[in-house]
Amino acid sequence: MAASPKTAISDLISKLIAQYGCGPIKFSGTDEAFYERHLLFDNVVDANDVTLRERYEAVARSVRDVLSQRWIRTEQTYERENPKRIYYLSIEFLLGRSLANNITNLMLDPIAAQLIKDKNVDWLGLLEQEPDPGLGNGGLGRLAACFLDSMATMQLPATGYGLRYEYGMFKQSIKDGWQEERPDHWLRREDPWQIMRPQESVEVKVNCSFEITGGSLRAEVGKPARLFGIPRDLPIVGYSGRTINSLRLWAAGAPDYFDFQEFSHGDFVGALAEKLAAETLTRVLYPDDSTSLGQGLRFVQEYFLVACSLADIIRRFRRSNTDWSTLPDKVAIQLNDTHPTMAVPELMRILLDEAKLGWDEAWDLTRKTLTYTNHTLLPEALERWPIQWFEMLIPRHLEIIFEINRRLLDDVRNRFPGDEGRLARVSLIEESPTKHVRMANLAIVGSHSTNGVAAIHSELLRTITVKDLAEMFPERFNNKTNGVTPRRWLLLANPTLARAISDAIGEGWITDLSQLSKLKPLADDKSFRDNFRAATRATKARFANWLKSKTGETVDPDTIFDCQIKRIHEYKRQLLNALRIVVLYNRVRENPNLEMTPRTFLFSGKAAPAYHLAKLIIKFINNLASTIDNDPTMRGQLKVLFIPEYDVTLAEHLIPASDVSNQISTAGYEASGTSNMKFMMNGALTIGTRDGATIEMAQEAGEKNFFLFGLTAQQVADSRGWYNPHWHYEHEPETRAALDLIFSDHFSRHEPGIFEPLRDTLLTHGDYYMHLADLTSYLDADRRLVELYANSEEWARKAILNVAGSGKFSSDRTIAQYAGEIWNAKPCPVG
Ligand code: 26W
Repeated sequence: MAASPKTAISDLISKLIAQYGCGPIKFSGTDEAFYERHLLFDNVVDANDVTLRERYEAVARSVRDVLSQRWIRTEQTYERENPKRIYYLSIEFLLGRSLANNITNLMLDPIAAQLIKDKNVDWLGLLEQEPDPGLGNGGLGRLAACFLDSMATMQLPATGYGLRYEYGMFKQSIKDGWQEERPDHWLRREDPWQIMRPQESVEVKVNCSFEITGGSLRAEVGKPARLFGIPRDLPIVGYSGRTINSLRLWAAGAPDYFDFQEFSHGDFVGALAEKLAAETLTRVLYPDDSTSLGQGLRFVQEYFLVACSLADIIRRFRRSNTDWSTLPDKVAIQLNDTHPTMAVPELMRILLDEAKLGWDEAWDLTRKTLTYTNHTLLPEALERWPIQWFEMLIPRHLEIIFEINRRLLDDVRNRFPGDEGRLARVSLIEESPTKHVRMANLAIVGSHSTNGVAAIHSELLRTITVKDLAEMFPERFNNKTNGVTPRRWLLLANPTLARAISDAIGEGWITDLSQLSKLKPLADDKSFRDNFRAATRATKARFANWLKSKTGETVDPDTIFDCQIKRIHEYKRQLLNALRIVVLYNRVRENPNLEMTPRTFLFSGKAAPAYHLAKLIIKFINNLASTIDNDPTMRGQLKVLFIPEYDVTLAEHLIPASDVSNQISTAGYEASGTSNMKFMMNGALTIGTRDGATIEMAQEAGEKNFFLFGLTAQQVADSRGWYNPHWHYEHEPETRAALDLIFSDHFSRHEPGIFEPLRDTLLTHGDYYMHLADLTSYLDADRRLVELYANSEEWARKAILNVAGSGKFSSDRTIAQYAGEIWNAKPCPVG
């Protein structure tokens, strides 16, 4: 007899739970499927009359049911085995949506498919019910999320620590071409993935109190306060579901009601205000990518993350270990950029003041436990905090920093007698104009490993940015080229291509991406090329439908999809891309009979709210788009589209549908890039500069399968002294015509003069990011690329060779290197 659909789902889930080794779950007296149980008992609704959001919650909770036991067992295994644990401290985690990812990683796809069929569920609509948690700005936060996926998949005993911002990255909309920001209240509805652990709250003591006056948070000096960190855990499901690690996010709170009486002396409202002020600390993510604005609240956030996480780490360490000297054998703490660098003085404080160790031992253990990753060379992004803020919030830490510095400078004096310049450069303290702590120096001095995120970046870091420190501690410096998780970025985001790959070479690539190299010979196989092309075409059509439903915009899947998606920043040179389009546009205007390969230029990305030029670049792209749309001579040959609200979900839709990936930063400025890798593994061809990991990608695929152009980092540095953008304006007719068109208000007829700041940056102020220097070679590479597109067999061949060469850029490879070369950590399989 055929099972009823309900029972079939229930059976399948039970089988899966059994497969994961936890034994089938028994509900007393009912075999009701999880999904219906959640609708009935959590949402208290009739299964026949539910909203899509309620369906989402019930499905998410059902998936959580499947992983719960395994999640607990993972932690029990770690407690029992007491392995060396990895702690990844990051002020940002850009996770993306969890439901579909967890289904994929738990290999629950057959169940999801059956549910969709049996219940007639609008699956895509249901997935859209989950907010995309924007707890990060861009590359740094997304890298942290890819690393968590890899560590769980590789069965490494790892925990992520971050902050539970109530408001994530702002939501972007476009009005009259301008970016507008709206708050992202992603926690408006209960998040089924977060488990609150109030019993594991930690106390954080600081030397000032907080109050809200006139809507802003103020510190009250000299009035010590206690803050509470309340953790929420999110499951990080490794592929195959064997290991389920945790991401622990801290929310700030004040002591609860009984403390109220203790502290408030009956002033109930006053005490409540104190609580509200404390909760403000983790209210919002700072939306500034690559600039340190020196906001006091950000400083407190950084300390709060460090204090909560270290208290938790040390508490766990002490549960299983008695001897402090074993700390570096049991604990590896990775600092994701300088944001958690206060871990250096905080760990020293714990070891000195709580464990009562002597300075030398405390210092040795601190350095052996901590490691640091640098993610940017931009000088404006290097964090420096005023020493008054340390004095106000954490004076003991300042004392410790001064003592670290005293010893460091003694060492410099011994090793480089009389070298006053070196002393000033190495010092943890910047003296003028006012005293600041240099967080990068502190991270390097207080840890045993400093790595950059791509070969060129690590090299520039070592030989230029922190040259003096690298000369003192050469053995600490190393490179770990970034990677991305192939589970989210290929298997989940591009099921059509994933299937074509698996059909050709099996499924081994999912956890060993180097196996993609097996595709190499297939580049010469006509039938595989046909499959590959068909997969790309289908994905482009799916993207076009999705875009239409999300934004109302129409794009033609038979045009080249040429994409640049990333934060808007001058060094990333969206403006160079726009200049390229203006030149192409001019060519058609001048020669209306010109036959161009039809192209769609897609942009997406957010500008920091206070970064006026970046916002003007968005406005320019939008005006360019509408001018071209309204120009009949374009006859559908060129289309430009700026897609608002770039987030992980948008990237998952757009990247697999792309033909061309633009990675066109001024050489020497993009530390690594990670979307470049996602495009490559999805079969896009890269047009780009020799910067960041793009250099290594071209090496892997073979430079002849890449479209590299422009100045090298060395040439950029060498020409700084004499570079003159006017020369290009004077001598290159297409460059000149493009700029003249912009300055003639052709793209701003009703807003004359608004693009004058573009003239300032590109000509008057010297074109710091050297757009004009690279425009001609960009156009040349662009011409070669379009010529290749005309030969679809050759295009497919190169695209396949790119996929085949992308194996190195799995975050599994990156994590294997961190584990082996930095952390000395081993897998701890869950038993
Ligand atoms: C203090 C303000 C601030 C905020 C964020 C400074 C710096 C940042 C980040 C370091 C910016 C960032 O996300 N960097 C990116 O990190 C990626 C992951 O390593 C790299 O791939 C990108 O090239 C790098 O820009």
